[in-house]
Amino acid sequence: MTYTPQTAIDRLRAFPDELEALVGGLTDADLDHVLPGEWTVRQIVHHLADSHMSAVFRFKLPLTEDSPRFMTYDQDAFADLADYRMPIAPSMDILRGLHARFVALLSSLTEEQWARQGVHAEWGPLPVSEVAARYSRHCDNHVEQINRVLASRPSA
Ligand code: NI
Repeated sequence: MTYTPQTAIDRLRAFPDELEALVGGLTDADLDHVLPGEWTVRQIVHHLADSHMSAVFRFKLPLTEDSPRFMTYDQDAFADLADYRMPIAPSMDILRGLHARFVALLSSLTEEQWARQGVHAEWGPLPVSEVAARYSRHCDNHVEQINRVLASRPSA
């Protein structure tokens, strides 16, 4: 999927409700179901919250500084930390709050602001428009991953 600024805003707006519909009714057994080579659904939800917290800085630093460097982190190592074993509700709340903020922020941007850039260690210079497109695809990719993990349950 190719995202424009407007379709990215729409994607980011819809995501918390979509995720809630997908995982809101799951049992602990569903959330902790292991498909080898994938994170559990519980880990994916906590990962989404951490990843989208870092998105705040990938949107805002380029809007307020010239060519800032984007922070990176070891997401698999994060996924082994104790808070990834928590109930998912706190991360669902984080995502709902973050995405409301994204929509308000991104809806306000001028063409010049969409073009402002930050620098990612692996991907090089990225305009804010591409950051929004990447987080929109991030939503898509993890929805697909959650569906894949859930489909592999013995009862599914
Ligand atoms: Ni991810």
